Amino acid sequence: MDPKLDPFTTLLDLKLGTFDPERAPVQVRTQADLRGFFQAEPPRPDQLVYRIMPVPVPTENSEIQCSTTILEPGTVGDEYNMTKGHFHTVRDRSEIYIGLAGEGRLVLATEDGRHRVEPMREGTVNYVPGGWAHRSVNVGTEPLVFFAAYVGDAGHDYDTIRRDGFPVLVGPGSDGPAVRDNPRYRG
Ligand code: M6P
Ligand code: ZN
Repeated sequence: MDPKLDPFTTLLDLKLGTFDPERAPVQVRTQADLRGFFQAEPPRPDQLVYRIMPVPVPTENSEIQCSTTILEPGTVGDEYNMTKGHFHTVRDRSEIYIGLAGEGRLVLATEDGRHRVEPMREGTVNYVPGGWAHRSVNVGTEPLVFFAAYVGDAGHDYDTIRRDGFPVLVGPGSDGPAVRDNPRYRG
């Protein structure tokens, strides 16, 4: 075959999640960007929630997209800071997360309403099979940092999550992080 790309290398800071050199503009998500994903109306719309550092490649299933995510600690209403969460537009596409720093939970859900909550911290390797929506939640006091790699043509379907939510929510409880049913799931 005729190679489509030239090899390249970038340096990942294993604690901070930053790339040197950066391969693409950093994507910033504020509380305002998460309106409709949190249950509560965001109290501080300009407040940073997370940044995504992409290493972009063509969006084809012959390639592997990757990125790091740096998710700040904090809460909005009864929920910890979290990513929007998404199904892959091409539903059967899978993904791998490698935890680099902080403490989190990975909430996963299927279209038929099953869910799982997996740990995230330095050294965790989370496998996200095709068909499982995924959202990361920072349950700690430091930034949650993780590296993600996924099939190039996967795409992000946010609309389903904005409409239906996840079956469970993660927020502070009386004895640490608590997972509770989402009263508005598909409501
Ligand atoms: C990980 C990957 C990315 C995703 C990011 C933030 O880095 O899964 O594809 O964009 O997390 O999550 P979301 O897109 O759901 O806001
Ligand atoms: Zn994904």
